[in-house]
Amino acid sequence: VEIGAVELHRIGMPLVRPFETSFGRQTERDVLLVRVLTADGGEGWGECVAMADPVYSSEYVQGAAEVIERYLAPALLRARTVRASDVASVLDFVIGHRMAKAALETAVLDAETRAAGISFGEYFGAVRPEVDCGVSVGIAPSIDALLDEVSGYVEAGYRRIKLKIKPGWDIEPVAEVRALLGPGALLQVDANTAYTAEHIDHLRQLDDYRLLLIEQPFIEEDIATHVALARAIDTRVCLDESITSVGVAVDAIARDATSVINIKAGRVGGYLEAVRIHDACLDRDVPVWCGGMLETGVGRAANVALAGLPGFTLPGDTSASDRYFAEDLTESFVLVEGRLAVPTGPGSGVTVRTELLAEWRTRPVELLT
Ligand code: OSB
Ligand code: MG
Repeated sequence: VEIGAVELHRIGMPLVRPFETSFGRQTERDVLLVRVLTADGGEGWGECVAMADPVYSSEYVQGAAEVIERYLAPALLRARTVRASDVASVLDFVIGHRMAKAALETAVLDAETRAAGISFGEYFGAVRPEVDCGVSVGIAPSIDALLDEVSGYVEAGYRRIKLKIKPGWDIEPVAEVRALLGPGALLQVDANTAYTAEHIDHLRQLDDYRLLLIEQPFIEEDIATHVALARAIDTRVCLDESITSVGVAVDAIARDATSVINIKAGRVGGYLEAVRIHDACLDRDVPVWCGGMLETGVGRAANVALAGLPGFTLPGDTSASDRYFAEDLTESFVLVEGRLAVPTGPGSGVTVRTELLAEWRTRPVELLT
């Protein structure tokens, strides 16, 4: 597409309930959206998954907006005519900032596929019309509150429960939720780097609860400690934060640090890299699942399309709109028998409700030309 301008939109959306992880507690989603306007009147949207603060990764919303404004959008505008598959190389001169780059690439991809009349699902190679959904459950104020919350999700039809854990909130909540769900239910945990090598013996207790996997127990740079845990425990180790590219994924698999991978397009620089990670995992018989970053419908639409690829054999953190927000920025994603439908319309297949964008705006629109 020929890019005429790039717009940055910032909105605040209250979460239906606070979301607490080992790295902090969120009550609102501070969202950065990128809109690409094409020379012939087309448009495309991309959601930046960076959080308000640099506590999940080094990226954060204001920093992402700044790097896009100062470096990435000018480079893209200079390149002028690009395909989505060219965007990564145009932006490659900037080190890191993958979430910012992903938002731009996704906006270009949306514009390109809308113009071509094909959906993200078709573009990525999705093979399923709908995807199995799980739900990520935050650290709760008490075990009773946790069991209440989990019961609500089970009733809603979610096919897999993921519990956020940290030292002091791990074995007991897992035992209680396993007892509530029964032995056959899919249950997994996510530590968001809260543990160290000294906890390996402690974490081995998780083997008593037949978990699908334990996600990212140690800091992102530390592949070796994940290898040590994988040797010590029967539960599968799954990396999230550590996996920043297909190269890192292939290396972590070869070293037996991870036997399952959480794929988040934002974390790896975009959906094209996400598809490459999927392909490498499929080649190596490593199951993958689609992670989430509390996205609005804009990001969710793309995630659900990605989760339609054949290697996504485990339910993703692709929950319904109402798990996060009272009202979504696009058409709502509604859970039907524990699944979400892959959108079939051109591009992401969803439409931004511009009246809500105006209502929820927290900063003026930035127009970059
Ligand atoms: O580690 O998977 C994570 C949300 C924000 C940042 C990191 C993570 C998460 C989640 C929620 O677990 C996933 C979702 O439902 O979007
Ligand atoms: Mg995670």
